[in-house]
Amino acid sequence: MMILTTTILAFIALVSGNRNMERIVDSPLVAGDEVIIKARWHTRSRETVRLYDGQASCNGQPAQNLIMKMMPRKGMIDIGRKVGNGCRYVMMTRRRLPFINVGSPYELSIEVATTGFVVKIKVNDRVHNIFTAPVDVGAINNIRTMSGDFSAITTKRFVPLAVRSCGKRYSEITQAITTRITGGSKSKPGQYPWQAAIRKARINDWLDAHHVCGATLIRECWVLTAAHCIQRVRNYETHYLVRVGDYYNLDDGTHLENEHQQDMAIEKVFQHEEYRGGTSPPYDIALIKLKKVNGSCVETSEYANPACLPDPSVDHFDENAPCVISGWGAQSYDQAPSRYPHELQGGKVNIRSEQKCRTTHGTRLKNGMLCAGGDADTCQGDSGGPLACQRDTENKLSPFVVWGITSWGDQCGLKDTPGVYTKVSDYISWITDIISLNSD
Ligand code: 4AZ
Repeated sequence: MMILTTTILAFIALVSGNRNMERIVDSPLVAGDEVIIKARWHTRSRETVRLYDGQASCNGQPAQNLIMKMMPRKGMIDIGRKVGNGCRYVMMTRRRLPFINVGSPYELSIEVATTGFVVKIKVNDRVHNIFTAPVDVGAINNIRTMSGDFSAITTKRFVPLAVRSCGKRYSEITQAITTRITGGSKSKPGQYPWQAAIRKARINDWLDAHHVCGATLIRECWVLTAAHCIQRVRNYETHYLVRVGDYYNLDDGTHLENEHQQDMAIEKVFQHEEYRGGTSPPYDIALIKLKKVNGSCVETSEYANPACLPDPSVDHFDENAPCVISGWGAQSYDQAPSRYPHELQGGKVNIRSEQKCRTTHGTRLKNGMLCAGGDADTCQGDSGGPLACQRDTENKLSPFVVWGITSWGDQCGLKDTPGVYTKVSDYISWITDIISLNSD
């Protein structure tokens, strides 16, 4: 796969309790960006937030494409703009904010859409929609706050990962070899370059290093996995490692000609806050931040390359869409871990409709999960690994998107019994928020 994944750049200006703040944006805001302003509802008669357009003039001054005037004493907000000839303030909406009191902390969120601005306010962890402004966004390059109790202006940017070639295989796979994942086949080195593994490290002489779970490389410093995979990793980060670029699972010194693995230390694990465990667990998603060595994490190559994250505006996979699964897990339900395959296995599956999947898994199938099945199936040991689908299923060179995280199922490879995967597209903001707030 190639092209678009999203990455977030976060620029944070942090000053406590400052009235007048300014955030200069190096490249003008574009659709997908979000501006977040942290403040406290003051007693002043008016506090304002203005978004300036550096390319449009308004009587010789930059146009103000969005102006938010908070009026704490009246408990109201006005939203308007000052653009064009005359440069007069034109109000677009006025709203009462009965849910906010003097002294309350609040967060204004301004999402930039292709059709205008979407303004929301968060008070006491509740988000209230205020207004969708159907206006030309222009070229916003400066954000200022005035006369209130403002503490931070943050801009988040979703940047296409095009340059990094996410989801792309370097070599076309020509050879079909048959063995199994369950019903899958031995992969070729480089066929699933986004495949990662969580391994127990060799921490003493009597306990061998071994495979624990699959994972998916999504950024040079980040892998995505299942929450149920990191139960034992949490608080014992140094006892585990993340391996990328791997093909042979065993560390027995053989097959060195094909070893391109990189072992990465774990800096921090992030388990979904709502994950509660169980045999068909909702919120089965976690992120692992890798430790940098000399300023960088994974060195991308033919063997290690991130998968694209689903782009909510582009990616959707219908029933029967063809996708691939991969992992070093069991090849049959009762296979002993010591007999798990040495070479990375991969196989084809098709997305199954929710309705069909429910006939097998019933109410255990919850929101945030999806099903896929076919000739191949994931099994124990594959958990946390990728279900990847080509963005354009008709185009052989289209980039692979990590659409699912191997989560659970009813045994493995049973007829008409699809495996269940965490639906990554339902967690995009969870993922991008964590990455943007924890990147350095
Ligand atoms: C497991 O135990 C597991 N066939 C993972 C996937 C599936 C079944 C079990 C799906 O980790």
